[in-house]
Amino acid sequence: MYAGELSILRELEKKVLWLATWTIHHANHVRQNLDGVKVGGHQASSASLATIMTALYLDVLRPQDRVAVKPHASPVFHAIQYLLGHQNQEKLAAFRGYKGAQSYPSRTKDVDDVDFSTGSVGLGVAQTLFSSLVQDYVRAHGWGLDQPEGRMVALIGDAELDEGNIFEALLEGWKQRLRNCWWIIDYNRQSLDAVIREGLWARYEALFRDFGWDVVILKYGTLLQRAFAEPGGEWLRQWIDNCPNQLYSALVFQGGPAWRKRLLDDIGDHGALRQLVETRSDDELTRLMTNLAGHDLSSLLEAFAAADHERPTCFICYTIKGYGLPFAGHKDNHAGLMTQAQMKSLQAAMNVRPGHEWDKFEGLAFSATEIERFLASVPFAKRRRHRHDAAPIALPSQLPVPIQPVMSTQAGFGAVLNELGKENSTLANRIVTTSPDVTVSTNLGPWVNRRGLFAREALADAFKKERIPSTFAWEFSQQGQHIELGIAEMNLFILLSALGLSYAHHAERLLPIGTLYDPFIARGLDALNYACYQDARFILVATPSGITLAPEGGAHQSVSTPLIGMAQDGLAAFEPAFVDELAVILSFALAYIQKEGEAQASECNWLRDETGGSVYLRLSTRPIEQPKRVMTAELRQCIIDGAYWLRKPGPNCEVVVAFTGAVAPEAIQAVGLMAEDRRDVGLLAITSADRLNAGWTAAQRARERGLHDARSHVERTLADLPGHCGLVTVLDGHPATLAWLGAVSGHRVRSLGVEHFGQTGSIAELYCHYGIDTNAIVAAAQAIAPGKPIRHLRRLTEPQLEGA
Ligand SMILES: Cc1ncc(C[n+]2csc(CCOP(=O)(O)OP(=O)(O)O)c2C)c(N)n1
Ligand SMILES: [Mg+2]
Repeated sequence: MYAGELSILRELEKKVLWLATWTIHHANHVRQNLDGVKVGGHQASSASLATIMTALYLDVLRPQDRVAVKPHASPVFHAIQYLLGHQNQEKLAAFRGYKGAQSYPSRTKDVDDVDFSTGSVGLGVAQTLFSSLVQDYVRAHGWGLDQPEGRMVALIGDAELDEGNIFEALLEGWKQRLRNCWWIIDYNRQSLDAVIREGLWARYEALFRDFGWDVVILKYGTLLQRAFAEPGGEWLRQWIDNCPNQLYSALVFQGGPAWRKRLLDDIGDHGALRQLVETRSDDELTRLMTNLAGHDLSSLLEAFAAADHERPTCFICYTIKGYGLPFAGHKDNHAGLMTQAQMKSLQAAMNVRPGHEWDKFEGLAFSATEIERFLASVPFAKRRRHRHDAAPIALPSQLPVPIQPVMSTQAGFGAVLNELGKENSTLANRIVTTSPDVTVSTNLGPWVNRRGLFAREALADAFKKERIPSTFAWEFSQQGQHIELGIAEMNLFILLSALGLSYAHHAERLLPIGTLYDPFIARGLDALNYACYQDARFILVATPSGITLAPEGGAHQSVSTPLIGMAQDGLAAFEPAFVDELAVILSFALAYIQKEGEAQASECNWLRDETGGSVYLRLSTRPIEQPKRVMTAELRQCIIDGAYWLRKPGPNCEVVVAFTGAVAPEAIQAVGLMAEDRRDVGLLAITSADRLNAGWTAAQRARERGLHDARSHVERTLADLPGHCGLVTVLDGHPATLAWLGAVSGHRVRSLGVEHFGQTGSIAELYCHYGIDTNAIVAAAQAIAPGKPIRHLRRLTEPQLEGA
């Protein structure tokens, strides 16, 4: 960079700091529509990264690079985008307001081309690592080779490194031979609450090197480096190196006179050193002592330019939280907000006239033309909004599945993928599977045998080579279509997030399918939420599930996941009972994850059928008898909408049993047993409590807004039931999942399910123990639909069962 350009960049660095600080001030002091809600200022946190982000966005980054920005640096990001013409004043002025620029960069809600949403610290960081891996995957499969390789960059708060998921990702990155990834640590030595521990940089350095990263420590700016060359300078370097973080921060806050006093006290009568301090004014001394490399453009530019290789690189950049602002260094500054008076003096120092706060060129030492010319030459400015429309992948009308007379949904899933694996179709080629060390136990084995594992370097299966019989071939190559992860479930969800954004980040559509045990969704729940928040598209297959996994062990039982499936935004949840249902749902899911996410969901379509989303399938290892039936178009639609009559109730129906998933045999048996004593009993198979409920809510809202004819699937399904009919709902999961069904048309309801867990045993023992067996269903029906006693009801208690 020429000296002239560097001077312009320095001016822009100030402008970025001003705009970011003003944006926050405006939201809090000028617009002031925060409803009295306590909101942190975050001016300090944002200022900490102003120089680094100026260097990156206005010089270093290339259009193909992707960045995860520390959540509280959002105003800096928006300010830079504003300077580049990708953000507007209206959005900035509405920062944190309704439809304004978002408090934390948001891929889906911001207009200025956020690559990765951030907010829950640690997740965006790890996502950059997995995005690099996905880029390698895409290119290794021969796609997107006409585009240059991008670098995935994370801007990380130093306290953010406390998040364990970052280290889980690091280990995975090492295994997968990560490249093209930069992590830039904003080492301001402050977290939200306080000043962080001494010497963390050394831990980080050792750690990153251990995982195969280059580490670049950027500590001193050019002013300090020059001062170190002066007589006594070496002493100054040692003094800074030995200065505890707390003291350094306090002196930064106190400013020139405090630096002078402290240094002179410590120097004693060392002449050359006294001169080094005494020849500088208070302001000069402050500038010198706070001249850390993270606030020194030339140091930063030099270091970034030197990293011209593909090795993963961690930059530890020393910075000051609140740099350039009055509360710089103060340990309480995280939520700090400058006062009106402080803001006025900053405005004066920045030469910004009142009323010109948003002007891009106000108060700069260069003309608007010069600045505009510079901004137009910025490589990153050439980037067009990166929402590539990777063409959707064509799907067959039905998925092939060989159905055995008795089969579990998990086995059905394995069979569908195995069949797909045989084909050389675009669909099969675009599927990418992944699993955190449960590939075999979630039934992905046959698919992996056919399609192989992905690795940048080929690795043969030694067992196969040695001709040792084994059910599974474990061969890695660039063409492999399964990414095997270590056990960490957070990594699964973040990888799914990266794979599911390939259409946007790498302009190539992938169809990601991830498998794990259902209870361990909880382990990665925040990462799952994060993936959905940024509209990543994937299919999650969770199996085994519930207490039905019986002998697998009490610790592995999942109770709350059906409710997670209902409540998680952006995720359509299904729990099929039968394999033909599963095939229909998988076929739907492959289309659903490819739908255009940015279209507005219409009022009567809360199901997001137009906009799409991700899909969660809760499957079981319990083999059950499969119905022999023709899959009609009508049945297919009902399965997708969430429910169908397995036994249609008659006009005088007294009881309906509504069930979900693996308890199908009990529900079917119960209905058979009570048929003699209750009239016209109905049996409702619920494939998706989530979609059924969402449709109902949507229809009610649509009617309230004037769409009088809006009817949801569940309303139509229950419409003909007489009012006196009772509903017994049952599933292997929390009973609240289906308890709302009674409210649809005002029927009495008794909801059976699992509220406690942990006992191991056979399915029969556990169903009896937790009250979801046939007898419990019949007992519930008798209680809710009074009439003559149901003769097949056995008043069983647990000891009786054991004795039986
Ligand atoms: C998962 C999660 N936990 C807690 C928070 C609340 N939080 C926001 S920023 C922060 C600490 C910030 O420290 P650091 O990463 O060093 O950034 P700095 O403020 O120094 O810029 C915390 C605890 C969060 N955003 N996400
Ligand atoms: Mg910090």
